[in-house]
Amino acid sequence: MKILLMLSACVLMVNACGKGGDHSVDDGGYHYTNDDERHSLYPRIRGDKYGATYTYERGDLEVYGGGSMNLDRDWEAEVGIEYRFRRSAQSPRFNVTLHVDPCSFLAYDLNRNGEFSKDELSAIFGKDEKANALFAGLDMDPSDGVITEEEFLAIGPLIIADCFNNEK
Ligand SMILES: [Ca+2]
Ligand SMILES: [Ca+2]
Repeated sequence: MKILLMLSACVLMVNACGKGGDHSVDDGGYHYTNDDERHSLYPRIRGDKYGATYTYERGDLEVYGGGSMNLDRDWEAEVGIEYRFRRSAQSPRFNVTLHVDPCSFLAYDLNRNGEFSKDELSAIFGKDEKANALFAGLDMDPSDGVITEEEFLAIGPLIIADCFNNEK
């Protein structure tokens, strides 16, 4: 199980395997760090659910995502973005945490350019069949290769389960 997850970590962290940087296994997870980025993958077994959480940290930005699957192959995804504002080591440290909900377009548009690509979705969910299906489901106009905010707002509430009863 662990080996399988480490292999998928290599796939997930496209440039992480076989290149510079440090690989380590500690703190219950697999980590890859280079000068300014840190990728971590934490395998997780909870009850009959098997899953993993993936986090990407760069400077003050932490993006995490994960999913789990139970023995009936029901799939659940989690997503979140945290911004951490750090002060120097001597100062008291304080964290400001924002958890972004899956109905919010900004949860997916990681670089804040008003649209999100398959790569941005993969950064959250990993390269996953169901993430691809979600992308295809949202992509009303496939000619531009991205999901615009307009597309997301039109289709998201129809196909993302958590958003069914959440319309504001
Ligand atoms: Ca984007
Ligand atoms: Ca589109």
